[in-house]
Amino acid sequence: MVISASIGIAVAVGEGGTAEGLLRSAEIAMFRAKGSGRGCWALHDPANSDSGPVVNRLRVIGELRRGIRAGELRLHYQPRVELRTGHLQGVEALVRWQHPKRGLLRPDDFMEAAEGSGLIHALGAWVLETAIAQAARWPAAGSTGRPVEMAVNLSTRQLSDPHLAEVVTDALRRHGVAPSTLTLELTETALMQDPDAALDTLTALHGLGVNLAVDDFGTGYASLTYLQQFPIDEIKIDRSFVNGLAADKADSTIVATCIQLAHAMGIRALAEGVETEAQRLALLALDCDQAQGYLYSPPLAANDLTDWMSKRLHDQAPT
Ligand code: G
Ligand code: G
Ligand code: MN
Repeated sequence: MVISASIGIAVAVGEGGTAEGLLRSAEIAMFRAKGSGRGCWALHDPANSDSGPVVNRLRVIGELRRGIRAGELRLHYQPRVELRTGHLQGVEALVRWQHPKRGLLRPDDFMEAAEGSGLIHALGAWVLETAIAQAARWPAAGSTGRPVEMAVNLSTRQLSDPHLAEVVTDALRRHGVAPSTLTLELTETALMQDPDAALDTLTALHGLGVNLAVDDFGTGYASLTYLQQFPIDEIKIDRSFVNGLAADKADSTIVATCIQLAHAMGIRALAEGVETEAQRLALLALDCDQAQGYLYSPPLAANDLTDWMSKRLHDQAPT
């Protein structure tokens, strides 16, 4: 085992400073040392104590810790639709943070801080719990006859949590939700961080009957060897490729290839970020299984999505 240290140094100059202030300065310097490649030291620069990305990140971490405890997290849900029939197949849960001053924040504003600080475990547990509780509520709303499937995003660090399968099983059992109703979405980057450990965790989860999806497919660097070994049920084709469908020849080829790859592996393909009717028709022609995007609906709060479901049933909309 190789142990290394990143060291942050702060100097107390004169009087009037507090112990907390000094530690905070040292921590800021430590983050800077980590940022410049780890295994080195950095001296705190008093001139840059209240701005800059490191301080901002520390502030976000502190606020997020408080926000999670104060119940400021929300889930929005975006529908996924079966392309051939237009039927609602399920939803993807997407986390939001209702910040008291900054308004409704998207994951881009706080996931990095959550992931880097370990708060991701509390956040991820809340998301799983809330999404599964909501999944248990929706079939009772009586929309399609089939349960509304629930997809939840997992981060790299959640995947390496040895208790993950336990936490998932426990939540499903408590809410009386069938494992096959749940899909866990993982990015290629998360899968490839430690493929052997991921394989063990995914095999355990898949053994429970939970579905597994590779998110943002095509943007990471998953090895096809591993993809073949992982017990995956679905590929989500990244919206950057779907965007150029029907207009850009290269994008169309990539999407077609992803769909063929999924089907050759015996799994389903979902297109993300479908915004236009032309894209929908192109995907239908390519035999893509499912679609998700603004063409159908943006991510919505649970109540609004319930309205969306009943309106859609009522209209019998063909798309
Ligand atoms: O629509 P939105 O801006 O919410 O999504 C941005 C990204 O944040 C998505 O790519 C998604 O993978 C990620 N994300 C959203 N919700 C969660 C969550 O609950 N957990 C994790 N790990 N990632 C999420
Ligand atoms: O990577 P992941 O699929 O988990 O993230 C979903 C992200 O894509 C969210 O940020 C969501 O708001 C966004 N999104 C969903 N549908 C569309 C769409 O049709 N167009 C665009 N541009 N973004 C979308
Ligand atoms: Mn996703």
